Amino acid sequence: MAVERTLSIIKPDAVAKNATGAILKAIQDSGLRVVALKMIRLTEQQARGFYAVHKARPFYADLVKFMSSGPVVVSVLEGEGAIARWRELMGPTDSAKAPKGTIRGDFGTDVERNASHGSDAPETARVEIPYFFNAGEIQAVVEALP
Ligand code: FUP
Repeated sequence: MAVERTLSIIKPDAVAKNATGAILKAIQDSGLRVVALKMIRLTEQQARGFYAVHKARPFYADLVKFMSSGPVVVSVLEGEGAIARWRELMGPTDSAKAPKGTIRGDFGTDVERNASHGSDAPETARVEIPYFFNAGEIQAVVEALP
């Protein structure tokens, strides 16, 4: 399986709950590597742009408001099959239906306040990663120091 990169966002609800560390620990315990990381607060305009594919949906305005309501932690995760692995670890979109042991099940509340985001395909990751990180902000992490 190919080594992939995917975008992760720890959303404002999870950051507000002080769950950033627990979520990053779950990511690292799963074997995925964090190769870029920062805390930012999205402007409404940045949130609108990020979720532009959903702009015709009834939940769009609320989603934009939520995503810009407080700081988020964005990161790039790397590993074999990273896109599917991160989505599996997050669980289904609706936190109310997500099993315990998944990020959304453990730290989210409902379909909007669902604690985390992950790219859904390689084409999406290729757009979402540069939305937040330039090439110089993504590190090549080696297995062990020489
Ligand atoms: P996912 O790929 O799991 O993030 O889910 P979707 O692409 O279906 O949804 C994109 C975002 O819209 C998610 F963050 C959840 C949010 N959303 C709502 O706020 N309300 C809805 O009814 C459906 C999705």
